[in-house]
Amino acid sequence: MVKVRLLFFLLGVIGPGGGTLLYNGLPSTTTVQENTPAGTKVYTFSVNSTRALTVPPTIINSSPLTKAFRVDFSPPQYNVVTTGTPPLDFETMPNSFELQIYMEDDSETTELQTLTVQLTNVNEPPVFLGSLANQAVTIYIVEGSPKGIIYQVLASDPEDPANTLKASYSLTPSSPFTVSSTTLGDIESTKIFDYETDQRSYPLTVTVTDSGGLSVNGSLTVFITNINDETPYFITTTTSFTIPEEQSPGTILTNITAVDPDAAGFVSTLYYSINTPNQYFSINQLTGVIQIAKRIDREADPFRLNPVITIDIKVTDRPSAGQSNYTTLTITIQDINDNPPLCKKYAYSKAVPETETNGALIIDLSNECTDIDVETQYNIFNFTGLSGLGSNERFQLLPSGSGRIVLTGNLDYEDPNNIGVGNEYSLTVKVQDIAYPYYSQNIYVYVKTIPINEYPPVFNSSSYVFNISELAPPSTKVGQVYATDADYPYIGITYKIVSGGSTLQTSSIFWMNPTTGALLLADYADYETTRQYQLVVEATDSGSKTSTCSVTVNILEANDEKPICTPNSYTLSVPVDQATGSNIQNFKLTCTDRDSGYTSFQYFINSGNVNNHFTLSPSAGSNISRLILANPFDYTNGVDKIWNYKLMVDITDGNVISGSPQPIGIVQTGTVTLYINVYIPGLTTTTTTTTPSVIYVVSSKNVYSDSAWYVPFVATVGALLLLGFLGLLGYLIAKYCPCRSSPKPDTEML
Ligand SMILES: *[C@@H]1O[C@H](CO)[C@@H](O)[C@H](O)[C@H]1NC(C)=O
Ligand SMILES: *[C@@H]1O[C@H](CO)[C@@H](O)[C@H](O)[C@H]1NC(C)=O
Ligand SMILES: *[C@@H]1O[C@H](CO)[C@@H](O)[C@H](O)[C@H]1NC(C)=O
Ligand SMILES: *[C@@H]1O[C@H](CO)[C@@H](O)[C@H](O)[C@H]1NC(C)=O
Ligand SMILES: *[C@@H]1O[C@H](CO)[C@@H](O)[C@H](O)[C@H]1NC(C)=O
Ligand SMILES: *[C@@H]1O[C@H](CO)[C@@H](O)[C@H](O)[C@H]1NC(C)=O
Ligand SMILES: *[C@@H]1O[C@H](CO)[C@@H](O)[C@H](O)[C@H]1NC(C)=O
Ligand SMILES: CC(=O)N[C@H]1CO[C@H](CO)[C@@H](O)[C@@H]1O
Repeated sequence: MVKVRLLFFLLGVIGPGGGTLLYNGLPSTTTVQENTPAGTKVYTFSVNSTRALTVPPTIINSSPLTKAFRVDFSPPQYNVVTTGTPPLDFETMPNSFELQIYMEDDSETTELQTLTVQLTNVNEPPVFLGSLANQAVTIYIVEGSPKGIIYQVLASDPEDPANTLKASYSLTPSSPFTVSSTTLGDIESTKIFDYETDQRSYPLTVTVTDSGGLSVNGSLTVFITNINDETPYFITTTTSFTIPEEQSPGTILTNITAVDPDAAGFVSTLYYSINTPNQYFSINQLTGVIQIAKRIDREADPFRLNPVITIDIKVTDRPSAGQSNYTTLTITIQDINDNPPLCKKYAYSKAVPETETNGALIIDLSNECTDIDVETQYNIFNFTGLSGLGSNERFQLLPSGSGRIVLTGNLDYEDPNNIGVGNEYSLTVKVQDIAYPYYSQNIYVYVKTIPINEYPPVFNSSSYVFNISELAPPSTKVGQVYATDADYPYIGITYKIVSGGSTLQTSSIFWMNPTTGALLLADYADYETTRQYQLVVEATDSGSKTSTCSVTVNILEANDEKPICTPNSYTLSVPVDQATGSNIQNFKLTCTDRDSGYTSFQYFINSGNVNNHFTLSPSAGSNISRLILANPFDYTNGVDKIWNYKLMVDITDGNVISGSPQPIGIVQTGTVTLYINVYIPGLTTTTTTTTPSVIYVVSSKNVYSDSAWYVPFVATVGALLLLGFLGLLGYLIAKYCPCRSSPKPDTEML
C-alpha cells in the first residue's frame, strides 16, 4: 500500500506544471521522546512553491499509529507536532515512524517526502496496579488482630514490566506500619491495635521508586475497627451508703453507672443486675438505678444484729455473653426513732392501804416498758404527765421523769379532802420517747385504797340505864345502845350481849338486835326475882375492833301478882243451926301476894252466896280472912232451898306496889272456891248431892318451859295407857260376849 502511494507521488512530481514545488528541509530524520505531550514540535520544515497549494503538507500514512503526529502550518514554516493520540509509548509502539508528507498545488504539481521520526525511550515512574491504581485505598483492621500483612501494594515499572529491577517501596509515616521491599510491597502492621486506646485511623502514603529514581505515591487509610473485647467498669465510685430504715419501697438508693470501653459511652448497651441473693434492693437493669424493694426494719432480724447489707452488682455488656464486671455496695441501715415505748401492760391496779405513808412507792413502771429501737438515743424514754382526779395532791413521779409513782399525800379515808374521790384513783401517765417524734403511750394506773380499820367503835354513852316494866311482854324494846365508828367507809357495827341477863331458866332474858343495837326482852322479867340486870354489851366494827359498855336494866315493879290464898278450894260443912257471926268450921283464908301488900287485899264472894249467908271477915286489909256465917238458914219457911253452896271468892290486891302508895298497873284477883254443905246436926246421913271435890289450880310463874322433857313424855305414857286399857276392854268383850260365833269375827272386830 505504501509502495502504491509512493508510486503515485512519484508520478505526481513528474506530472505537468510550470511552477516550482519543493520541501525545504525534507526528507529528514528527527527524534521525539516517548510520552511527549500533545502539541510538542517534533520537526520544522518549509515549502518553496511558486503556485498556490491546494493540498498543504499532510501526513498520509494509513497506519493509525501515525495519527500521533500532524502537520501544523505556522507561516512561513510547517511544524510536525505530536497529537497525543495515541500517546507515544516507547514500550508499546514501533520505535520509528516514516511519515509520508504529501502536498499539491493548483497546477496539480504534487510533492511527497518522508520524515523519519525516531521514538526515543525515557524513564517512566512505576505505576500502581489494582485498586491503588485508581483511588485511595481504605483498609479495616479489627482491633487486637495479630501483627502481619494487611495489604499488598501492586506496582510495576513501565521500563521493567517483569519487575526485575526491583522497585523500592517506602511508607510515610513509617510506623506503626512498614512496607517490605523484599516481599514486593507487603504492608505489615507492627503492633496489635486497641480500638479504645490507640489512634483509630492511620492515613498512609506508600511510595514506589524505580531504579531510575522515579516514584509514585499511593494513599491508603487504615481504620482500626472495634470489637467487644473490653470489660465494662464502674464509674460510680461511692460504694458505701447509709440509709435510714423504713424507707418506702421505690426509694432510690443510688445510680450505678458503668461504662463499656468498647461502646464509648453508650450506657444502654450495659445490663445491670444484683448478683447476690437479696430481697431488699432491686436494680433497674438498664439504668442501674438501685431502689429499695422491701421494707427494711432495723429492729427486726437480721438487721438488729447486723445492720450492714452487702450486695454485688454485676454489669454485663451487650450482646450477651459479653464481658462482666462486679462491684460491691455496702449499705448500712440506720436506726430511726420509729417505735414507741412498749410496755408489758397499759393498765395497772394497785391496792394500797389507806394508811400508806407519804413517800411510799406506789408502783415502779420503769422496768415495765422497753423500746426496741436500736440506737440509744431512740430507745430512751421517760415518764411524764401524771394526771387524774386528785392525783396532784397525792401522787408524783419521783424523781421527775422516772416511772416511780410515789405517794406524796395521803390516802386516808377519814381525810375530808379525800372524800368524793372514792376509794380508787385513776391515774394516767405517759411513757414517752425523748427523741423526736416523741412517741408516747398512756399507761393507766388504778390505785385502789384499802380501808384500814383504824378506830374502834365508840358508844355514845359509857353506860346506859333502861327501865322496863316486868309486865312488858317478850319483844318489847327495852332500850337502845348506839355506837359510831370513825372509820370511813362506815360499814356496820354489830352489837351483842357479852354477859348479864341470865336467869335460872334462861341464859338471857334479853336479846340484842345485832345491827340496830336495840335491846329487846326475850322473856318476861320478874321484878320479884331480879330487880336489876347488869349487862355488858359489845360493839364490833367491820373489822375486829370492839368496845364495850355497861347496860343497866332496871326491872320496874308492877302489880303482876295476884293474891294467892290457901286453901284456894275447900269443902266445908256447916250445921243448919250454926250461929250467925261465927267462923264456919274455923275456916280462914291465908293470902299472900308477891307484889302487893296485904293491907290492900279485899275479899268478895263473887257468886254462890245465895241469900247472903256467908261473909268473909275482915273483908279488906288483912292477909287472913275468916268465913263467917252472916245470916241464919231457914229451910222451914222455905227461905232456903239449897243445901250445897259453891262460893266463888275473889281476893283482889290493892292495885298498889308494896311500899308504894301509888297504884301501878292493874288489880290482880285471886280466886278461891268454897263448897259448903249445910247439914242438920244429928242426922248422920247427909244428903250430899254434890260430891265435894278439890280443884287444884297450879299457878306457877316463870316456871313453865315448852322444852321441858316431861311434856311429851307424859303425853306419850298417857296415850299408851289408854291404848292398853282399850285393848283389854275389847278382849274382855270378845271373850264373854254370847253372840260370838267363831274366833274369826274376833279379829274382824279388832
Ligand atoms: C511523593 O510523596 C512525597 C512525600 O509526600 C513527595 O515528597 C514526593 O514529591 C511525591 N512524589 C510524587 C511523584 O508525587
Ligand atoms: C472492673 O471495674 C473496675 C472499676 O469499676 C476496674 O478497676 C477493673 O479493672 C474492672 N475489671 C476488669 C476485669 O476490667
Ligand atoms: C439516677 O438516675 C435517675 C434517672 O436516670 C435520675 O432521675 C436520678 O436523679 C439519679 N439519681 C442519682 C442519685 O444519681
Ligand atoms: C421527758 O422527755 C421530754 C422529751 O424530751 C421532755 O420534754 C420532758 O421534759 C422529759 N420529762 C422529764 C420529767 O424529764
Ligand atoms: C345515843 O344515840 C342514840 C341513837 O342516835 C340516841 O337515841 C341516844 O339519845 C343517844 N344517847 C346519848 C347519850 O347520846
Ligand atoms: C328508871 O327508874 C328509876 C327508879 O325507878 C328512876 O329514877 C329513873 O328516872 C327511871 N329512868 C327512866 C329512864 O325512866
Ligand atoms: C299476916 O300478917 C301478919 C302481920 O299483920 C304477919 O305477922 C303474918 O306472918 C302474916 N301471915 C302470913 C301467912 O303472911
Ligand atoms: C532549490 C531552490 O531553488 N532553492 C531556492 C528556494 O528559494 C530560495 C529563495 O527564495 C532560494 O534561495 C533557494 O535557492
